[in-house]
Amino acid sequence: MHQIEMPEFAAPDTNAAVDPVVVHDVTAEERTEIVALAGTLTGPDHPLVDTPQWLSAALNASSLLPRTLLHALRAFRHDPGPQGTLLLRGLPVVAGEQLPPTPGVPNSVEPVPTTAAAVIATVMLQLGEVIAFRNEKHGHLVQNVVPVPGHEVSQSNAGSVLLELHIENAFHANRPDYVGLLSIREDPTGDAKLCTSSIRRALPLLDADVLQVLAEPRFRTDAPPSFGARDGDGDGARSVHPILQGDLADPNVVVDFAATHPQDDMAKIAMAALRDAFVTTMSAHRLQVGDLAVVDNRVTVHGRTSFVPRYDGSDRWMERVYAHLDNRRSRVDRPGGSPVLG
Ligand SMILES: O=C(O)CCC(=O)C(=O)O
Ligand SMILES: [Fe+2]
Repeated sequence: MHQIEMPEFAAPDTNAAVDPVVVHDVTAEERTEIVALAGTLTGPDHPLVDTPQWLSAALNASSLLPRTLLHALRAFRHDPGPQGTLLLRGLPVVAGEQLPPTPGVPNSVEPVPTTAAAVIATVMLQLGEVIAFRNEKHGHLVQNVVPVPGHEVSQSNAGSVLLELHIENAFHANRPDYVGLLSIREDPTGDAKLCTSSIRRALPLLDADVLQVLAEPRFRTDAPPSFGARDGDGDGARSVHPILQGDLADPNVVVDFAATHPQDDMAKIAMAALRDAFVTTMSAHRLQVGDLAVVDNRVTVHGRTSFVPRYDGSDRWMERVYAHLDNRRSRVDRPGGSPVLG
């Protein structure tokens, strides 16, 4: 099997003045409004997050988010900008409740409707339909991104070595269109940074012959370890696919540098050039509490720098929710019309 060499990337010092990420700041007044809205979805009397009742209440609440936030989400959906990343800052993640210690168990999820779960779900419901995958984190819609003891070298969000650039669930035909990551506890070491790179900015750095190879079905992508596969141990049965798809002037990108395998030497060279271009144009985000990074999974890859977890309850903690645009497109994969792809 062809494998490309992947030197560790270092996060660039992002200069706020030139960073191409779209940023939207929530005001203190809006934060109060969002706390009140989340309050209608949280508490012991509410059904669990994954029930149709809670989801339907969250969908109704989502249209009552502050107008400027709705505007930012609609604009991002219309055009995700040069970096395909929207950074919402200043969202509430707790409202009176005490944030428990960071969980340190595999497949940790958030079935109880907390403020943070209500906030990320309502925001993502304005971008599309929230979805999950039955084989990943047991199909729960709001998932915890936390380092897990014993999983340090895993190429998944439980790991703490460098997490290679990837689109989410590249192997899946109905992968999410958007990935939302809400910071609820910062990495105490400050080393863990979410990195995003878009094909829109990488494209001008690539030669025409490289682009041509990337647009041909010369690559194969395995399911990631979060789907229960061991690293580098894919089923190998998935069909070959191009990495760049659609109009080559502004293509979609389908690649996971830990799970996509070039099928010949030219494909290997082209994939290495693509990774170099992504690393050159990367933005790094040291997410603060209340920051929600939304990545457009059609044009933007993401990854994370390495860090050293403490496993004492103080580690970095984010919540993750996927959304996609077209519930009809994925209906074939959603038995009974549930939001969980089987
Ligand atoms: O930990 C991060 O910043 C990103 C993790 C990730 O890729 C994910 O949860 O999909
Ligand atoms: Fe990811």
